[in-house]
Amino acid sequence: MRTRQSQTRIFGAWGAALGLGAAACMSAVAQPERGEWLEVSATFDGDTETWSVDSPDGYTIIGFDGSWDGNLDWTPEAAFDGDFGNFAHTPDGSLLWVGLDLGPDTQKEITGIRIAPRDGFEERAVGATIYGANVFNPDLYDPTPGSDFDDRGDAVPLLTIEEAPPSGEWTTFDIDHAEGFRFVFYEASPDVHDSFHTDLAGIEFYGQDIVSVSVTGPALAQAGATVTLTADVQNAAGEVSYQWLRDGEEIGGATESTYVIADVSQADEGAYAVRVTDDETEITSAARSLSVGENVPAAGGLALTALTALFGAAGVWRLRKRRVSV
Ligand SMILES: [Ca+2]
Repeated sequence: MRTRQSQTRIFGAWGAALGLGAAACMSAVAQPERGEWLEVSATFDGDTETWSVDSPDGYTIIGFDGSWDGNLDWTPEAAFDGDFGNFAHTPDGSLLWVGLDLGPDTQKEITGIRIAPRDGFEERAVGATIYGANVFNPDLYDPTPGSDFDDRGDAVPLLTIEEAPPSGEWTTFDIDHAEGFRFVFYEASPDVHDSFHTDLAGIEFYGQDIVSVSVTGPALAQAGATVTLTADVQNAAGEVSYQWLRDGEEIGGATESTYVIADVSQADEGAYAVRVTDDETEITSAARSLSVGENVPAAGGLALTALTALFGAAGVWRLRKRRVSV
């Protein structure tokens, strides 16, 4: 469990400073009920005045440019350094936003956050919103009112902080939004920005994998050949079962991870999909069409290869439903 290790490391360090054991500290710190820490740890080197960022899964920090009064340790990385005494603080007039880019091939369902405001300026967190996005440009984005690029793309608000959380400790917020995101970020309220500078001492994001299934196999087959369709399932939990569908109807007895059609004929043409059930959810792949011809080029022919690549890439992402706790 990555989350547990991470907590041991961070709170173990603090606990040692306080003369406490790591286990005692862990039990006192709540974290979101679901998901794991999307781990990013930033460290400031005072000698070189540079940040180093460590993320086991390759996540990167995104956020505002620069810092208040040019302080090199008050950039967005300061919200990820595990130090509540240091805070990310925007340049004069800028609206704070900080978050993570999980990478072009990664989406997570965001399950919660923990935040800590700056000591003495707790109200600056009021009205802040957590967003998840997939089509979003963190390099250009600047939510400051009047900026040249305040387009959040397809960002969806996941949570708004209603009351000022205490400083010097984590406050945990659960998020229940069944959708996968590449980008997740915290954005201060423009209402607060009207009256104050905006800053943030600490933030952690939590998330979990989404389930996906796709079908691979030829899109075009020679009559009489044997066609094999394969279900490609990612991030399933526990035991997986399969039901193949043709034109939306269940195919009797087709309950393996592959579906084999021997001596294929034009009567087998149709749109094939697979419905997958794991311990937590049921998802159905995108349907893909199978055509059958009498004079299909041999496998490896340009048209066949292109079609296979095209349809082989067709997939579907669905969200993991949560098991209900009782
Ligand atoms: Ca900090």
